Amino acid sequence: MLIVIQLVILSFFSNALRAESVAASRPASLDSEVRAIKDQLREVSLSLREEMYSLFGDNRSDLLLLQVIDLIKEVKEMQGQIIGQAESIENIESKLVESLESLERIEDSQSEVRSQVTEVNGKVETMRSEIRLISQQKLTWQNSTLGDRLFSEYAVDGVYTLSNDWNGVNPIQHPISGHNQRNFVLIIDLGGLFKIRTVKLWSRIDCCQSYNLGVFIYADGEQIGGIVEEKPLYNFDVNQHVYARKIYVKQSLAKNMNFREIQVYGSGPYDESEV
Ligand SMILES: [Ca+2]
Repeated sequence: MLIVIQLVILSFFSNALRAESVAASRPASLDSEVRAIKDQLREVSLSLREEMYSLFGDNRSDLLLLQVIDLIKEVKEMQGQIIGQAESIENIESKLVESLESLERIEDSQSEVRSQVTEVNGKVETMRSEIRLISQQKLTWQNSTLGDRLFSEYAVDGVYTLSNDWNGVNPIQHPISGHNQRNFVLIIDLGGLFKIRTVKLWSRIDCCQSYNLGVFIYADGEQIGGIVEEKPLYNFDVNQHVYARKIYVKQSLAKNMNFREIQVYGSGPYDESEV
């Protein structure tokens, strides 16, 4: 009987060593619970061994010895469960490592997207900062139109040749004639909030440049120029920070005004929060 018990004990410790070998392959950070349970098992096995020695020394009955063997079997089963739990923990660890690697790949992708967005923003900012023609083919309005054909649209159609054929290929903008009327207004809607740099007004060249004397130009509520002499072209530079959505060309006197073309140069568009 003593030989049988020794074989059982040897088997128990052999399995315990195998369990320790499996545990050795895991990262130490996640073994603390398994290690604690193994320590408890060692204490239990030592206690059982001392109890068996005590039984042999006292020459107790075989019934008690069988009970001890049953207890050792229970401990071995617990040991098997612990090994299974250790393997489950290893699987969880493996999945965690895979998840972390996936997260790292996602973070790398996000970093790349952020870099591309920053690059695009830089290009957009460069494009917005370019001073360019921002009035051509934009929406216009004037409070009257001569002959129902000299529309305000001709002031931003991009045609301002030196031809005097104002009835043909180079029509001008013209309100209804009437030197006793006031408040002739032409409005150019820029379609967004722009920083205004320069406004160019091209007078007609066949006659009547004096019609434009008394005209004031506004960028929204900001006056940026006035016409006080007869010229084929007026350039009004805006050297301060003037942002506007509309350009107003207003005759302040009781007389006509007419232009081949009106050009607004600026940068943008901008959001209200940026200005
Ligand atoms: Ca024109």
